[in-house]
Amino acid sequence: RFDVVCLGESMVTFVPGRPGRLSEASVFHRGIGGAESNVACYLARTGHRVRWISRVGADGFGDHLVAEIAAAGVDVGAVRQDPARPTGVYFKEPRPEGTAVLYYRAGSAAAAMSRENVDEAAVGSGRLLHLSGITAALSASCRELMTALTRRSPGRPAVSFDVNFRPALWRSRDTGLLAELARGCDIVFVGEDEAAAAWGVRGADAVRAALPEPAVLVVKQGDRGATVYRAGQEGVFAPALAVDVVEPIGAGDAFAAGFLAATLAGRPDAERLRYGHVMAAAALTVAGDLGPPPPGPVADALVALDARAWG
Ligand code: KDG
Repeated sequence: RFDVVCLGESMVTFVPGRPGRLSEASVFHRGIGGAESNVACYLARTGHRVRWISRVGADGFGDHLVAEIAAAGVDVGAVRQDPARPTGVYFKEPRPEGTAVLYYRAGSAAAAMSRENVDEAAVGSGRLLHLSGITAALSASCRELMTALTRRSPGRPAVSFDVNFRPALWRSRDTGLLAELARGCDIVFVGEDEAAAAWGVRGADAVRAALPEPAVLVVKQGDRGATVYRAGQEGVFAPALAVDVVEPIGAGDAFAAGFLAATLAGRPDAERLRYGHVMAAAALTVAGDLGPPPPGPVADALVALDARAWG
């Protein structure tokens, strides 16, 4: 049995070789991105048994994604290659006001994920299933799949859900769906900024009031820290680490992975948040979506957590 199963689209990423506008870039660095596979890779680095489920094109980019994610120690046995559709890619454009992201993923192999072509047994093969709101924005069949996966039913694994609101994917669509999906999950991650942008809900306590259902709600409060809410209890806050941010993309995934690693080990909430912050700090200090492994002592501490306990 896997500790965690992550399902979602991954893409090959391109970053200009030198900082500057895309219009001037002629050389790009290739990397990989994808919120859920990022979480999977971080969890694998901390010694967990992790599976990533997705669909990619039967093309060189698809081969590259599968090879890289497998090399990170993640099981890719349930990933399927679609001969009829391409692998998605995206470009990052570093700008003074923040990195812009340009997606080329409409009609991708992953956008064709559906209840019919995603293996149900594979989805249920972990103690924890990790999903994100990005999948719900990809296509009608992905929305149906997400609705089915977040429906509360006896015997399903615990479901973790990162809201991951990506405005570029939700133009003129009803973002209320993201809240509906979150309500069916057990552990939910959402940024205060995302909740404000997607639902007009301001402040961590207001987010909790709007989403009372998840047993564990984690509200991320930017560089200040994050708060965990549980039913009938006061929120538990832990401050973030102060780091020199190189690029924020991927930090949310690292945070979720750290939090889930400590959750699997049955650690108290304040520690779960701290592991999340440590993993996020590693991702914030590199330009790629995947940061370096956390410094030795921290990685050792994460690996040493007793992965059999559950809290
Ligand atoms: O969290 C990082 C992801 O946003 C990035 O890797 C790309 O999955 C991605 C997306 O859809 O934005």
